[in-house]
Amino acid sequence: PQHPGVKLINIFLDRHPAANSLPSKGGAADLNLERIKSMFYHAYNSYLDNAFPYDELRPLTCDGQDTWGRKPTSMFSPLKVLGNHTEFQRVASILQDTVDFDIDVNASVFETNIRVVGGLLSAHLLAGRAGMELEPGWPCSGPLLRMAAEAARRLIPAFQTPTGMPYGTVNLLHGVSPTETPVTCTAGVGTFILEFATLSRLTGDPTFEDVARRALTALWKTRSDIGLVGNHIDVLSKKWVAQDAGIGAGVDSYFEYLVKGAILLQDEELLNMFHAYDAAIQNYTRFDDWYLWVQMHKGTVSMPIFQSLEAFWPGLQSLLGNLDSAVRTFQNYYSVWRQFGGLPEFYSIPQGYTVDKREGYPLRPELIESAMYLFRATGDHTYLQLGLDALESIEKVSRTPCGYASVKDLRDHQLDNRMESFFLAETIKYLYLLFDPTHFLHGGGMEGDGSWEEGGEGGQCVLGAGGFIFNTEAHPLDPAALYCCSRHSKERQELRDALLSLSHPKKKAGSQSKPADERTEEPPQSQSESIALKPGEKKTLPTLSCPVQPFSARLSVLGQVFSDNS
Ligand code: DMJ
Repeated sequence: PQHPGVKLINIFLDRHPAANSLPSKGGAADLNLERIKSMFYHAYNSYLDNAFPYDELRPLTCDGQDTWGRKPTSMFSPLKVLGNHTEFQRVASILQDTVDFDIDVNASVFETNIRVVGGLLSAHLLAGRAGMELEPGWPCSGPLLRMAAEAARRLIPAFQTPTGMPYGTVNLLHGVSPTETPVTCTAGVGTFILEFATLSRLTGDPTFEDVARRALTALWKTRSDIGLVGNHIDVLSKKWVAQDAGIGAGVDSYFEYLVKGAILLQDEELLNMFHAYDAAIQNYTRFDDWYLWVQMHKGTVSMPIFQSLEAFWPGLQSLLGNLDSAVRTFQNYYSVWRQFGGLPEFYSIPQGYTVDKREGYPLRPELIESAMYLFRATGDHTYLQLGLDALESIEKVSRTPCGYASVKDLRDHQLDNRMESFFLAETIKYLYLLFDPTHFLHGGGMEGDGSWEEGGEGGQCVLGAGGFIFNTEAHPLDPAALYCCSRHSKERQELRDALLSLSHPKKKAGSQSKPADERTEEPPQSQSESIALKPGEKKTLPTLSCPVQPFSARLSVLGQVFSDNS
């Protein structure tokens, strides 16, 4: 349905000549890749020249600002994707020399994990292919891996709660503030297993994976009788504070990490959790291949809206082989893109129009990300067409002399003074990978740059052989490296155990072998310091906050106002 006052904004009429031909490899395909590269370098150089070392470029004033604690580590993997090894090495050495986590900064636990820990881990794993000098033992050791572990260690105090679910914000120097709200969003609890398990399996230190699993187990136990989770939870009392269930803002990457965690770690338990949620989501929230928001206990519709963050869902479904429904849902979302030349943050499904104060498009990647997966799964050129539409509309609407600006309002193309780091880390990367189906990051061990590589002590690891898993900030992780390093540390552990058993009785088996529902909620033995919160300490009334929504949010759901304090 069309809103009565809709003026269709078709910004695609005036196409770039190259956009009229869809790619097979070579010719038009290469031309599109060149255009995407030049988009990247315009954004990247504008950022470096005018904003670095701040987190983000402000394209309209052509300066920088900090949003996530001044850790611009999201640049590596796009540089590797585009094959710029010299710049990759230069950035790696600058960051090694300059980044210091010993700073009195309150950081979002979620954002620091997906951007900083994820960015550094990915850079570490891509370092060999980017021609960096590797220390013996790589990928199970290395300077970027140590930096990632150091960043993650600063987040661990947030997990030291009675439930194991983390606070939303932590001070990198002092731990959790005694005044920190215990209310955080679902994604802020369940989006750690990819990075934390990677860290644990590469370094041999189980602390990271243990805290991430404990948080996942606790969250799983809070699902409603009809199998849904809400939007915001109190990590101390386990009470659901915002009870809207859906697949978008505040929840999205929790589901993404169950699926990708299952693939990365070959973990059936995570997959079973996702399947159980998926059954409830399909049953209660899906209408005509749209996904609505419903009350988590009753299943009644609370918001009949589509959020642009939800556009990752068809791609995720395609990873599980649920292609039919993924394709239909993608078509719904693509129709919204065509209506506005971008995806508005919120779109009212019954009205067929944007929602008040949510008309912007901050250059998010999700629909392009889904197009990349669906093109690989189906070969259907519809997905390339979306890529061309995105390329055209971003160039036409968002390009400024100083990078690319978020669209404040898709109805009149007013711009905002922000270029979020996910534009470089995710949007452009997925666009590039959509048009380069033989890129090594798609897996498959192709020739040349795509061929497998060796690693590990003595070169006995075959890396990149099992494809790559992208974290929620599009930083690729290599399952083969995890397997290889855990095998080595297991061998070392067995040797240590054998030596120890000569003088000590055998240790009890760890909690990890038990099913999730039977695990205790005792905190794991952490190697990190404990948090600043003391038992019985008086707390101020919680402010609702969610680390996942950077858009200076005051998001009203069912009459409640969520303030983004990050
Ligand atoms: C990214 O920061 C991550 O993908 C996150 O999970 C939610 N989406 C934004 C980009 O839209």
